[in-house]
Amino acid sequence: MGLACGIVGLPNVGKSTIYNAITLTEGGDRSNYMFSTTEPIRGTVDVPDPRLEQIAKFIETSRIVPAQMTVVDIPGLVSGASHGEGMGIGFLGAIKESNCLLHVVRCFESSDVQHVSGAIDPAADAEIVELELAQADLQTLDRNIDRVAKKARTGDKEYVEQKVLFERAKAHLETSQPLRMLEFSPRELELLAPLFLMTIKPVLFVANVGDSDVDGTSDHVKALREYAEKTRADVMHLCGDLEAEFIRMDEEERATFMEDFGLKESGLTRMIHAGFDLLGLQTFFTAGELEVRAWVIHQGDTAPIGAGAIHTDFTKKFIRAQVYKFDDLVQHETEAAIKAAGKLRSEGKEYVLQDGDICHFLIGN
Ligand SMILES: Nc1nc2c(ncn2[C@@H]2O[C@H](COP(=O)(O)OP(=O)(O)OP(=O)(O)O)[C@@H](O)[C@H]2O)c(=O)[nH]1
Ligand SMILES: [Mg+2]
Repeated sequence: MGLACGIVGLPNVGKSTIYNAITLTEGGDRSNYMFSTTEPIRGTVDVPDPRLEQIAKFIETSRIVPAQMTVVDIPGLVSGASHGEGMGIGFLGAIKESNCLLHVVRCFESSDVQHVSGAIDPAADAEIVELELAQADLQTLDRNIDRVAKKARTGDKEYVEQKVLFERAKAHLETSQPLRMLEFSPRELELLAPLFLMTIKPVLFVANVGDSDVDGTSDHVKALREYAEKTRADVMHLCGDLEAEFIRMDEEERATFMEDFGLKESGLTRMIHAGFDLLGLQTFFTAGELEVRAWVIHQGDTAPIGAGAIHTDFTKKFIRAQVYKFDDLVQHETEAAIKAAGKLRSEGKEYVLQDGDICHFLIGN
């Protein structure tokens, strides 16, 4: 399953810094002047999961393959971008192709780094970006309302349905609120999907805090948290500067450094977990001689859908799955012992996969 996160936000808030920390590269153009990123930059990231290494301790294998996700560093958005201000919105395609948005909001104080509107105001800053995305969505909706209106006038049911839906979405956006706050039925979501609306996407606000607020207790973070709650988004905090330091360190150095700052997990790990929660994702594993591998699926997906993550054909040709839990492997150490303990289950088409399941699929011809 393709998982793509677009990093959006005002200019100079630390998007490229966070992109570099996530992708373990220096690929994002990071600088203390605004609009240093001029084009979307894409990177592929391994989804960190310590369970993979542990599985490989018990099941001899040639390689470990983590799940992957795409991260896109997107140029800063400013007020008026939808009318050509700043970098304009020529790069919105990069936002449209993302499954979720990491919306970085500056919560760190620094006189060296210019703020686009002079002072840090997390809720207002978040809103500026969201309003620009809403403007662009409005333009998209207007175009599509025009497109379907003529056919709707002839009484064509499907077009009438689309017109009513698009107009409802438009009316909501005109109240300056993102579309993710509206409830849509699965059918409505299907009709809206080809429009690639941006404010309908799940958002994880990332409060980029200074190194004096690694716990995220400042008023800035509080303000952003309130804004996120009000607009049905999730929120987390991390310190972009520290995360950028981590990637240059070896493991031992990083552990000491993190301990000094009282950090248990890197912001990157927390961010990926938060992203999984936001998108309702979970991981299952396949494990054998060839590879130990993580697969990302939605919570609630059945075994045939999980098999389809490996190869689309497998959904149809699924016969059954042999399943045990990661914890069973840790406890019993071998598949034979798991079987002897009666914990190796044979599951059919209706089985709903659980996070941490280790599966062998039996696939027909
Ligand atoms: N003090 C402090 N500075 C930070 C932090 N994160 C980023 N910065 C600095 O802020 C400046 C802007 O960072 P970038 O990552 O280039 O910001 P950006 O959002 O990608 O900017 P544009 O691409 O221009 O929109 C750089 O000088 C960073 O070093 C942080 O957590 N604390
Ligand atoms: Mg940048």
